[in-house]
Amino acid sequence: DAGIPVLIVLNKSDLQPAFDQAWERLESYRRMGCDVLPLRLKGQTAAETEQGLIELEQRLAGKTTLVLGPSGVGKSTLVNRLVPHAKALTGEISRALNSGKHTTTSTTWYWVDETRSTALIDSPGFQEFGLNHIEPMQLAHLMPDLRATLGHCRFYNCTHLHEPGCAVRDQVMGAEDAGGASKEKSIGDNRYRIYGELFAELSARRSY
Ligand SMILES: Nc1nc2c(ncn2[C@@H]2O[C@H](COP(=O)(O)OP(=O)(O)O)[C@@H](O)[C@H]2O)c(=O)[nH]1
Ligand SMILES: [Mg+2]
Ligand SMILES: [Zn+2]
Repeated sequence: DAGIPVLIVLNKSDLQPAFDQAWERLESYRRMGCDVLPLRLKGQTAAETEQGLIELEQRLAGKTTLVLGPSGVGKSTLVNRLVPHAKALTGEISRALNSGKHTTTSTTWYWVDETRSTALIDSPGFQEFGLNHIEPMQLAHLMPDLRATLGHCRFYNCTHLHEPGCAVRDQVMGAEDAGGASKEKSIGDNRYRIYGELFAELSARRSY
């Protein structure tokens, strides 16, 4: 909604088979044009890590980046690798101090370079995104994979939840072309589930 470019980084490529499974689940994001980078910040052979880090560093240069993700994925580890003297607290330190999982307790802005053109913001995580300002009917326009099929539903005010002749739902079910051959669906089940959940959440907020 705010036009903020997104880069998805999947860390811990050393953890198999979990990494490959997670990479697979990100397929719908790659298909909708999101860049997804693999990364390994621990337990690495130097060459492998450095390659991923160098590419990531290039992508972040000259920008301020908010590092978002669930606790434990390696956000603070990343900040420590990219920012000299950052000393962002990571999970390992937390365990040593026996102080629970959420080591980063405040949101911190770090300058990556001396000229202060590149910054990282490390945060302890998020309970929820601030989506309250979005109208439910606007939501599909903000999800690139859903947006691609908009304008082809039977009803102009289709919610894509239950209407007949819904082009979005056709994609989710696996659309057939005119000859009856099944085409690859462009909207994954998981993405459609997320749409439904967000739509319900945004609608509930509006009714009180
Ligand atoms: N196996 C593995 N562990 C990692 C990797 N990167 C970070 N970790 C570990 O994951 C744990 C959580 O990292 P942390 O940076 O605190 O995560 P945060 O909660 O996202 O800030 C720490 O024990 C890190 O050492 C990685 O590439 N592979
Ligand atoms: Mg952290
Ligand atoms: Zn529809």
